[in-house]
Amino acid sequence: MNRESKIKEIYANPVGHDVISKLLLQTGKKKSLVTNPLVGNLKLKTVERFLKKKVGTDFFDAVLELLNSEKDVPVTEHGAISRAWWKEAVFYQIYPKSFADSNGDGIGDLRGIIGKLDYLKELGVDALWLSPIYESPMDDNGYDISNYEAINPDFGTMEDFDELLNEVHKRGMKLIMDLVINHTSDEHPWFKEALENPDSKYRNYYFFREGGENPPNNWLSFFGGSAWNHYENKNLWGLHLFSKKQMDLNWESSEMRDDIIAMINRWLDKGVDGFRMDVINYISKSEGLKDGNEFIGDLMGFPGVEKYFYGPHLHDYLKEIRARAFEPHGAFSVGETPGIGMEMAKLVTGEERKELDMIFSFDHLETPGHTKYEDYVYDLNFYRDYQIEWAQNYGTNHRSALFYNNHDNPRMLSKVNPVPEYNGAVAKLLCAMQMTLPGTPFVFQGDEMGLSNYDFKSIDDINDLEGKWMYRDLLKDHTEEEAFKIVVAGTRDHTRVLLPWNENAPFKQKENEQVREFYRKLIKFRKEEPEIIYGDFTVYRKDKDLFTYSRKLEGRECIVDCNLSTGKKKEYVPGDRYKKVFSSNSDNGYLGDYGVNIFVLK
Ligand code: TEU
Ligand code: CA
Repeated sequence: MNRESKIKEIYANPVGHDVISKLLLQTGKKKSLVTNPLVGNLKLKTVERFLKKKVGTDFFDAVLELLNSEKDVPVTEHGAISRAWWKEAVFYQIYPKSFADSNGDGIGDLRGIIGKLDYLKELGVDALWLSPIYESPMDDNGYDISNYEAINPDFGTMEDFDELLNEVHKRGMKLIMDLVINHTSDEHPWFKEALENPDSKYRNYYFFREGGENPPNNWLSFFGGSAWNHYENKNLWGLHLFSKKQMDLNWESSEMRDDIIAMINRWLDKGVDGFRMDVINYISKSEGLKDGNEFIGDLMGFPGVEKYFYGPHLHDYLKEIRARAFEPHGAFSVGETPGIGMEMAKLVTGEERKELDMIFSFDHLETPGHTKYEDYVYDLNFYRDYQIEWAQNYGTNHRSALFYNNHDNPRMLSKVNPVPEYNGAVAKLLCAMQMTLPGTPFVFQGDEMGLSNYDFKSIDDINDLEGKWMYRDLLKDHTEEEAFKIVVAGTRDHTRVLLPWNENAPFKQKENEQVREFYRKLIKFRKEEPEIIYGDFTVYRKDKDLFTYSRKLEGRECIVDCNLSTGKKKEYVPGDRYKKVFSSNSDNGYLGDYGVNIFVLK
C-alpha cells in the first residue's frame, strides 16, 4: 500500500478496514462515507491533500506503516461451526476483590468464591474467569503482578486456590485465570534487579532508555501522564503503558519469553483450563518506539497507541505462546484486545492461525461518538446493528464473545435506561440476546442479579486509579462537581463494589430474584438448543427499536423477538408451527417496554 492506493483498496486491507471502522465509530460517521464509489476511488494522496493540515503528514505514514505490516488476509468461512467446549460454555467473570468476602474484612477472597460454587452451578454457568489473584501491591487491583506464582494473601493461600480449582472441577465446571504478561509490577523481583543492575539479564526484560532530560517519546499512559518513569539517580527512563507501577515487558527478549511461557505451563500443569490474556495485543511494540501521530493520539486519547496495539511481531509471539504452552495442554485462550476490530480479530483467532481461540472486542460498549466517561443513553438499535454486522461477517471459523460488562466499565443496564422501574425488563432483554445470539456468553458477576450502577456520593468513594487521575486531570478546567459527574459516568468502580449477598440487599428484592431465575432458565435453554450454539443466524425484523432473529440448525429453529426500547410494539407472530417458550413483558399481541418473546419450532 502507498499513496497511490485507493480508499477502497485500503478498506479491503484488514488493518485498513478496522482503522477506518474505528475512525467512523469514534466520529459517529456511517460506513457509506467510505464505501461509496466516489470516495472509494480516491487515491490516498488526494485525501492527504485535503486532510494534511488537520491530521499531520506523519498520519499517512503511520497508517501505511500499519497497513503494510500485515501481509496476511483473513479467511472468512460460512460453513458448519466446529465443536469445542468453549463454544458451548457460558462463562462467568469473577472480580475476586468484590465477589464474596468469607472472613468479613471487606475484601472478596478465594474461600468466598468456594462458598458460592453451588450458587454458580445452580445458575448454570460452565466456566469461571478469575481476574488476577496473584501477589500484587494492588496499585491496579492486581493487574500489577509482583509474583505470578504466589497468591495475594488478601485473597487467601495457594492451598485455598488448589481447593477452589478442585471444587470447580468436581462440579464439572472449568476455571480460566487472568494472564497479565504485557507488564509486571515494579515490585516484581525481575524489575527490581533490572533497575539496580545494568548487567543483569533482567535489564532487557523491560524497556529502559538511558539519558535525556525528556521522555524518549510522546507516548502517554492510560492512567495519566507520560508513559515513561524517570529514574533520575540512574539516568534512566522506563516504559509503562499503564500505571507508573506497571512496567512493560520487552517481548523481543527470548529469555523473557521463556520465563513467561514456563510460568504459564506451571499453571496449566496444575490443571487450570486456560487464560484470559490482558491487553495481549499490546505486547509487540514497533521498531524504535517512535513518537505517535498527534491526531491519532487525540482521537484515541493516547498518543502512541498505533505504535503498539498491533505490533510487528504480535502474531509470532501469539503463535509461540500457543505452541509452547496452550496447545500441549489443550488449553483455552481469550485475548483482551482493545482497539482490534473484526478483520484483525480474524487474524488472531482464525482456527487456521493457531494463535488465540477468541478475543474480547470492545467497540459495542459505547455508541458512535460517545466515550465511557459520558452520561448518555445507550441506544440498543446500535447494539443490534453491531451484532448483525459481526454475525454476518465474522465467519464460522471465528467465535464472538457476547458480554455487556466487565471490571473496566460501568453497568450496561444503567446506560440503556437508568430508571429503576425498567431495570428488570432491561436485564431480561439483555440476557435473552446474550444467551441466543451467535457467540459465547460472558456473564459479569452481578449481571444475573440485575445490578445497575452504584450510587457513589463523592470522589472519596472512588478507589480505582483510573477514576482518580481522571478527576485530578478534569479539575484543571472543571469544577469539582462537574469533574465528579464525569468520573461517576464511567468509573470502573461501578463493577468493583462488593456484591450484595446479604438478605436485605436490593438484589434480594422480588424483581431481582426474577432476573436471576430468568438467567438460570435462559442458560439452561441455551444448553438444550444446539441451533443457538452452532446454528445459522437470520434477521427477520430490524425496524427501529425492533430486533427479531432466528437461529437454525438441522431442522431446529429458535426465534427471538425483542423490543429494544420503551413503548409497546406489535409482537412477531411466527405461526402455529412454533410455540412460545419465554416471554418477558409482553401480552395480547404486543411487546411491552423492552419486552422479549422466544419461540421454538414444535
Ligand atoms: O484493561 C485494558 C484496557 O483496555 C482498559 O484498562 C481500558 O483501557 C481502560 O479501562 C480505559 O477505559 C486491562 C484490564 O482489564 C484493566 O483492568 C487493567 O487496568 C489494564 O488492562 C492494565 O492491566
Ligand atoms: Ca475477605
